[in-house]
Amino acid sequence: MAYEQLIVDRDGPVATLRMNNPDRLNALSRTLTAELIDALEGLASDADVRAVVLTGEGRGFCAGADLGALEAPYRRGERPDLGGFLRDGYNRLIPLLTDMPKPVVAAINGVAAGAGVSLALACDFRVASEASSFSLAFVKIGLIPDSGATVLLPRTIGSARSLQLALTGDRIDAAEALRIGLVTMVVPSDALASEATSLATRLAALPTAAMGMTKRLFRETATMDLRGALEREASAQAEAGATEDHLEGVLAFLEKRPPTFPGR
Ligand code: T3D
Repeated sequence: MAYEQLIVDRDGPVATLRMNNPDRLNALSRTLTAELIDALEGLASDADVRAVVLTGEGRGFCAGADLGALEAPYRRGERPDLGGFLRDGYNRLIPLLTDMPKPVVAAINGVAAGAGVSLALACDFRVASEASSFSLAFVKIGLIPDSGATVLLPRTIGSARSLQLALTGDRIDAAEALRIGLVTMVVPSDALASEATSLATRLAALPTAAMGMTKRLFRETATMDLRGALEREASAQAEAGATEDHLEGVLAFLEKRPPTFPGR
């Protein structure tokens, strides 16, 4: 399907989503948000897709909410309901990334601000170019961190650093993002696409069902005690043990050959 502000590419089992609103650093317009939701819903249920890459066109990854959309109502003296906007938009978008039953790699090509940082945090891997930077810009316009940032950021880098970034809105560069664990790796700008694709291709050849279950377990057990988590692991392991991937993994090990996982 052709979109206005989103490009979807397929290369075998890897799907790449490129946010394409570069003049506004891929700010999340309503159009882009709706298109991301539509594309991610499709990829979640497409068994031929076994890994997803999310990146941006131009010099931005994503500058967060499209503030241009607020200009007309604010100048008219209207105050749109931002809570309703979140519920209809980002609150549907973010779980599609976190709950995607296959790995999602953010290829962060440039600046990520506001909900753009949240988008990156909702992905499983964050591969950043040397040109990337990060700002929890919400506070600079009198807003609170949204799109899951209040949960996903402390879970990723700890609450003290999260609060520092959230309260100041300070912009940090790729090296600092790597140092504090906000991104998984930093690569030269001209190597970003190939590094992210090669990671996604490697992930796409691994046991997809087990990876989907692993993601789900990490989400669910985050709020459980040990005994509850042990029980969730046992029932998930029963599911994993029934997959073709598991059978292939064990047989390949016993036959001393590399496994070929069918992804189910
Ligand atoms: O409102 C709601 O819907 C509630 C939800 C809120 C969630 C949020 O994400 S709140 C946070 C929103 N985002 C921001 O506040 C970030 C705003 N942008 C910036 O602070 C800076 O642009 C950056 C730090 C991201 C990058 O700075 P720089 O100097 O590299 O680029 P620039 O020159 O500021 O921006 C380039 C163009 O993109 C510029 O347009 P122009 O002048 O060339 O025509 C700029 O206006 C545009 N742009 C950047 N960010 C946004 C944007 N346009 C609309 N919305 C944006 N968020």
